[in-house]
Amino acid sequence: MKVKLGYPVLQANQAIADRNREAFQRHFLLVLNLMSSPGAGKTTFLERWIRLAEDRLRLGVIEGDVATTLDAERIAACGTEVVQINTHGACHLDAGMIARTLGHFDLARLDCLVIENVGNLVCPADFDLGETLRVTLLSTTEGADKPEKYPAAFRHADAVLLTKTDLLPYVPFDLTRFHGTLSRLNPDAPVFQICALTGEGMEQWTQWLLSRRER
Ligand SMILES: Nc1nc2c(ncn2[C@@H]2O[C@H](COP(=O)(O)OP(=O)(O)OP(=O)(O)O)[C@@H](O)[C@H]2O)c(=O)[nH]1
Ligand SMILES: [Mg+2]
Repeated sequence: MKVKLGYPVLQANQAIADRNREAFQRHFLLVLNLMSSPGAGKTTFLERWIRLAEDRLRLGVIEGDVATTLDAERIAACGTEVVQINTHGACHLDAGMIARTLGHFDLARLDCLVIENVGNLVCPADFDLGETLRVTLLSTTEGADKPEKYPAAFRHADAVLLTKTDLLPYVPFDLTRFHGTLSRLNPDAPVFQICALTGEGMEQWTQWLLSRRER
């Protein structure tokens, strides 16, 4: 006998995600859900991007990790308001976890709330958090086949960031295959080539995001 556990869990999550989204819309808040495998460079990207964007966008960050406050400490060191969620084993954030952090922020004061999801290219894709935009990151060291192997994370992304482009000369990453797969899976999502060390691609990403905010 098969027991379908997934649907009630996802339905309950969706109801909370819808309420989160209403709250975000009331405050004209752009909310990003960053997804990637562990170590693809989400926090390093944020550290660099906060410095570039902080005079244009009032930012807040929610950090999702199984354990530790390490990422929140890195973001706090940038002078940005941040809340750490520890999932204690769960491989993704859910909408209820986000709802419980919202009281820590003055949403009316923010322009953009960034949620760094737990590092995992599988489970986070199933859980709507109420975000405005899903952003999937892949680093050049992970291999160009990953969008084919983990399609949900890429198919439903509003933008894709290829990170650690400074390593392209040193790793066998097939850019043609990567772009070809994305153009089949998700032809509407823009792809930004990003290096958090040099700042490559950050301004183009920021301009795109600002254009989304004006919609
Ligand atoms: N060469 C290079 N290394 C990078 C770049 N961005 C991040 N890294 C390195 O990649 C490693 C992981 O970076 P993080 O930013 O912690 O990755 P993350 O996705 O936040 O990791 P989790 O939160 O654990 O999922 C660190 O050693 C970074 O210094 C980059 O643009 N180039
Ligand atoms: Mg991180």
